[in-house]
Amino acid sequence: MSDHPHFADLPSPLVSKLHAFGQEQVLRFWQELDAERRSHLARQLEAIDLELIAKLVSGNEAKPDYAALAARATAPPAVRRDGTGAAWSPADAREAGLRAIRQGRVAAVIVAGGQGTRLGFDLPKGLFPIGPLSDRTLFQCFADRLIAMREHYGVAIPLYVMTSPLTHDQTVGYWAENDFLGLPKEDVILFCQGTMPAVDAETGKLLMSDKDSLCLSPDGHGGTIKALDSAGCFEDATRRGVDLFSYIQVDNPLAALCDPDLIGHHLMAGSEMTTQVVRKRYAEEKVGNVVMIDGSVRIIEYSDLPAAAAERRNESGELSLWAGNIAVHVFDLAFLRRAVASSDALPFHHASKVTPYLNDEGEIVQPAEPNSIKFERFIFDLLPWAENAFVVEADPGKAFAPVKNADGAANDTPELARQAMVQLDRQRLQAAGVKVAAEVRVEINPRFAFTDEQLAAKVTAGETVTSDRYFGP
Ligand code: UD2
Repeated sequence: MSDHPHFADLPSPLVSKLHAFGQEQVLRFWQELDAERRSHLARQLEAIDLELIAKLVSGNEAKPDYAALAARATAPPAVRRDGTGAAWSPADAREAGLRAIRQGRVAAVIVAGGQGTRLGFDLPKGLFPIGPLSDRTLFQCFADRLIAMREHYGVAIPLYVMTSPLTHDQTVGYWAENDFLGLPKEDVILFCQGTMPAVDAETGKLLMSDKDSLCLSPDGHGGTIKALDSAGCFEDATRRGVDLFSYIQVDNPLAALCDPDLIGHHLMAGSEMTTQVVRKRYAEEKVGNVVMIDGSVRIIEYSDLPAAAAERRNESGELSLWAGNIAVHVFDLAFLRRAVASSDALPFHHASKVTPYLNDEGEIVQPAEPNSIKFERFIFDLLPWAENAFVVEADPGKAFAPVKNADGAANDTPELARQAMVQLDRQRLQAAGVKVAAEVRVEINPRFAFTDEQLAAKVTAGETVTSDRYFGP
């Protein structure tokens, strides 16, 4: 096996490769490991691409010149909230979207691999109870929407949920123990995304979290396309006649999952990737900036956009770069297959992070400052590669209430999301002729009533709701 006597049970090419890339330090505890722990580390080492890590660490990869890009950036052409900006009407778009849904062409994708660190919730974020009165989890809210859609449109809508090693087991357990949240389990695929090793920011050396383990973290939601393919979701979709993927993040309970309007605009535009945006609330808002640069739509993440560009305003005092990415996309399956085939379609972003690691003495060090570089891909980097990439503005009150921070923070908290959900359902009830007294909270499960007509038929016009009420299935 190996002509490196110390590593008799490691494939020699691997040992040589580790030396060639100056990463042999990952074997410094090898002699102490039993067979099981040796194979654990060997499997991790076999799975990483040392050439890629060396390229990423070398820094030779041209990091985009965000200042130059921002200087050339303008707001993207978009269908605005009032429906203007397209060569077709909102009604035409909706009809096209409804037709596609009824034809069974649409699948739902929810990415849920991130950690809920900022939220202070130690379970996967999809298990977070967000229902204002029902305490339904984020996953359950999306499942209820899909169940209502399936019933209303008479069609199976497959659901692909991406986890990461951080969230996979608990997510799978939750879905299995809760009868797949009411969805047919054959229409739900829970799949795990890939990982990338973290390296020491100074030396580029692979960091270890234990004597038999590298420091691995999720490879970013850009890892979704490779993970969808590896999990057989592209085959599953094709078998079902699905060619459109409606993609959302698990952390936004208002996300337009399988939204006929957005899908319709995507189809009418002949787009391969359509993204939904909201007007940014303030220049430094922590959302990606959807912009037009040299004729291509692309997103510059908030962390990469120079403040001067974020602050730029037009003559009426509005933000020039007004379009905030809310990570709600519609993809053509054919486009995703093409993207998977060209491995460099998605660049790796370098993130400076604090990563606990094992020192040479075998002790875990908990750095106070960022000590490592993590590498992740962003799915929105597909935009410039998409034919006719298209942008549709939404009303943030209807489309965006992300659950990012613990209650008490200024923005993006569970309480603010619940308030947005209640406000929407108050409006729906008032449109159905039901008054809701001030300060009273209401929540409508889409399985109680999916369309406004269904709601009107199930409530009593003229009634006033005077105490909190959950309109459950
Ligand atoms: C993301 C977007 C930002 C804006 C904002 C809206 C990026 C880089 N930024 O910011 O532009 O749209 O959301 O809320 O996306 N996830 C995975 N696997 C990963 C990493 C993330 O599944 O490896 C999921 C994660 O579960 C979450 C979502 O992607 O649902 C966003 O991840 P994040 O919270 O790291 O991104 P954030 O909020 O900084």
